[in-house]
Amino acid sequence: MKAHAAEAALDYAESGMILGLGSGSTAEIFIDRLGKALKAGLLSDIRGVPTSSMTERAAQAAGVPLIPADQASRIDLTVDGADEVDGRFRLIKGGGGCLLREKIIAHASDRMIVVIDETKLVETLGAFPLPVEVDPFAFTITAKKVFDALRASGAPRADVALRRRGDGPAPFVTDGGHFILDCECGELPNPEDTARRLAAIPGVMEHGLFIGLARTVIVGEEDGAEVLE
Ligand code: ABF
Repeated sequence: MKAHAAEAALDYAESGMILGLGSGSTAEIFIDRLGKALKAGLLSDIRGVPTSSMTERAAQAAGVPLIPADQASRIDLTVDGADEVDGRFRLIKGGGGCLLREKIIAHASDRMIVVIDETKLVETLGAFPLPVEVDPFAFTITAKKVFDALRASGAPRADVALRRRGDGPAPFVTDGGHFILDCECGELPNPEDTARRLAAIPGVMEHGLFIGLARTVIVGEEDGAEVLE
């Protein structure tokens, strides 16, 4: 299903484009197919801007030419995955731990296409724990503020947990040197309000609610892909 979505997204890539390259397994399938299209001469003069070190390695392996993010004056199109998508194209992202860079690149792009399998479509966001990227300094204080913000915006509960690296006690550290708080809420009835409250907390570098960014969602199914606009 992920491959069907990723392959359908390739139709939107055009020669000469600067492409934001998302993170995660679906985005990596897109990168693989993009590399194959470049090798076959179906596309040319594409440059990618990776949203994570993992994606950078995947693009290098696939033979997709890259430019550093700080040298991209514009980004035509970003193709990225998501953890949840609702009917208004509001997203939860960050399960892979790359949300800050993903949001910087999505926000800078003329168009964002989200590639998911059909299990990611939801009526209400929040069954997936919301990732919040925070500065390590005083992160326990930030975690308490995050809890308060989630409850104040109507989440029925908010279990805020520091993400660990694998099974060990060490915190997971993002490419930007930050920690991630995974917030189990059950549901997020007011995503805009939640987003506003989280963004106002000083230690929060970015939160995993992507609102007003995705223009197209490609849903991979068993036998093909459906494009939602
Ligand atoms: C990134 O990878 C995310 O923001 C999201 O957390 C995840 C989706 O992964 P996958 O495509 O592997 O399901 O896009």
